[in-house]
Amino acid sequence: MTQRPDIARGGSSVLAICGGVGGAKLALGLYRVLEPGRLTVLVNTGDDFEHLGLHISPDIDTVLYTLGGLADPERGWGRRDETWACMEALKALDAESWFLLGDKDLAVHIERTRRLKAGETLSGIVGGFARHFGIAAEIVPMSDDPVRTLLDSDEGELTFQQYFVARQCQPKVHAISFAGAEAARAPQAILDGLGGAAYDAVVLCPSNPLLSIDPILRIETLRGALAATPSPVIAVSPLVGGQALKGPAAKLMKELGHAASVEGIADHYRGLIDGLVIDTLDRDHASGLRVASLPTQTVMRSLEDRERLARDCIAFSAELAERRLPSARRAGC
Ligand code: FO1
Repeated sequence: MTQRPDIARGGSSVLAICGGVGGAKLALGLYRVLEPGRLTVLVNTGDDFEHLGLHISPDIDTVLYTLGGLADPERGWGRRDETWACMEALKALDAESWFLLGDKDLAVHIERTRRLKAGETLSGIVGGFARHFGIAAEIVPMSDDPVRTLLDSDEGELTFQQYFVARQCQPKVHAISFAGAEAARAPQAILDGLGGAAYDAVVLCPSNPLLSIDPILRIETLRGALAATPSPVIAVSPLVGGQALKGPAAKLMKELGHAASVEGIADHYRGLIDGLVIDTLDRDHASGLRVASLPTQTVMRSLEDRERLARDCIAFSAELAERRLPSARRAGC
């Protein structure tokens, strides 16, 4: 895709909205191609849970570790060069060990829990961690209020991590709910940024739409601000050829009556997005999407893939802004 010189230099401001591993890959690409301080990442906290007496925020930590260069490159979650002494000691005690917590990772959970108990906000704590890790981007939890993703399955109600880690996404899901979303307050700076057209692009990263992006969109004020923002809003499809590269996105979409395809993704985000980035494999589907689309390589194996997709997203958003598509979206919803 052709790029304007200011975009090539990284002179845009971008809001990335994401969950864990898949979304964090694109967030890293954006972080690397933008000038320092130009990226804000709004992160899902629906996966947060209390475990072994600690407050765990898996998606926040994945984004912190990824942007801080601390993430384990194979798993995508947890820390590189991790040791597991505490986990081994827990197993020897027959304590709960289904959720793997490395020693360095544990330090983050212990300190976050201590500060929460002392009355600090999650956003304040995450901002402090980001500074400690030398990250020149804003990493913002979707809310300081608790929201918990719950899955109604053929094994009964499961919390997110029971479904995702303990049951490996195997139970059939009938419905997903987000306890606390109605009362949760959105970060004011994000609402102000969306309302004031502070972002040259808002990017819904290729995270699971039903599990990782929907908890964020369920906060009414955030959804409203996204739908109304004058900034271009795009999504990157997490499905390629009807399959998720990793995780249960396609399985869940089918179980919950959505088409597991780029058309299903476009329908899911309709009224919120001005454009959808799809993989070149899906380019023949572009005409049926009823939204502007950019076919490109969306599979991110290398660092270069992440940066190239990030540049494509920024350039596509600039093109949509020039065509004034954001106002068409507002008129249509
Ligand atoms: N995912 C797993 O599949 N198994 C684990 O034992 C596990 C532990 C874990 C610990 C800390 C952390 O930040 C993430 C962890 N994850 C683990 C990933 C996490 O469950 C998911 O990636 C997200 O919640 C979904 O985005």
